[in-house]
Amino acid sequence: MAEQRAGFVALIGEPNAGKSTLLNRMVGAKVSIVTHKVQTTRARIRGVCMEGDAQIVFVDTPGLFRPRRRLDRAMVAAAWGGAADADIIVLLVEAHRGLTEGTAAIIDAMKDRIPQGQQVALAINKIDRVKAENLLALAQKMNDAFPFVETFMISAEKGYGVDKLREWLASQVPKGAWFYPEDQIADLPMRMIAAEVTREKLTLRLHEELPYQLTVETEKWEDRPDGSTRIDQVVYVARDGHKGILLGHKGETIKAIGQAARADLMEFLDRPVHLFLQVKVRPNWLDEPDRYSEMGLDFKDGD
Ligand SMILES: Nc1nc2c(ncn2[C@@H]2O[C@H](COP(=O)(O)OP(=O)(O)OP(=O)(O)O)[C@@H](O)[C@H]2O)c(=O)[nH]1
Ligand SMILES: [Mg+2]
Repeated sequence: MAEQRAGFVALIGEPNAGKSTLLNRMVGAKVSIVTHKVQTTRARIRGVCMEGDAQIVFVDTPGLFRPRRRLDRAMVAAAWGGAADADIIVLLVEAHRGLTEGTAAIIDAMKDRIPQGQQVALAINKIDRVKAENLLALAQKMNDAFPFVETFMISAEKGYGVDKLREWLASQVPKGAWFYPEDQIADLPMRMIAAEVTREKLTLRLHEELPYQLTVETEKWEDRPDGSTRIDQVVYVARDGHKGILLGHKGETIKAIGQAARADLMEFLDRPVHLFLQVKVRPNWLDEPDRYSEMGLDFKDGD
């Protein structure tokens, strides 16, 4: 048998760059939630991908932006932590937005935040949205700003250029035993994936600030003898008014959200699912250490 290789690849970039979409494509399953809104991912999410004798563990991270709230700071800290621990970093930028102020700030911060000599590759994503001739100029500009070891042009959504990126990463990860069994695709407890699925549906359905003011936790998980699974979740919101919006007229909103989440969960688990959602008002949830640990984030005192 050929020698095994294995390594961690951190996906970093501005919110909405397509990091989670790329992770899901590499893994071949929806492990990390995706929405059109910024700041969807809140914690580090690992997805495992096999390429020949190489096991590539992709680490999806929250988008990097200038944090304001405690939760934002914890998210950004998790993202930089993921980058510093990785064997290889892939910085994603959006082809149609180019070298934005936000990306320039990330490049600046990389100089302090990541160990010297750590490989950073560039992935220009969403190439399906731009003309080919604009890409070369952007690639040049990006490489003038930072010494990327390689540049890839991809569309995480359409799958363009993704095989090349995966093959290159497989050739770069160090020699060493695999970290996970060959058939494992994620390193995230099922109850957390289930909570994320519900949070995705909430984020897609609710407007403006509300998605950023709530969190979802799976409280109970019961695999029943009849082959079905019962999942009980709590949605924490900060205000009474938010609860009202979430429930909707005659509870229609929460019902629709629950149905959408349940459909995804049934597909993911490949078994019947009974999903029960409860909405609780908890004015201080954004300052409660337990809420952070449930998400896999560090809670810092005095933040
Ligand atoms: N056109 C196009 N859209 C894409 C592509 N990749 C991702 N998107 C879309 O971009 C949006 C953001 O994608 P995500 O994968 O959630 O982005 P992210 O970087 O994980 O965002 P955060 O978790 O908020 O940091 C979604 O609406 C995706 O469908 C692509 O290659 N082409
Ligand atoms: Mg994401």
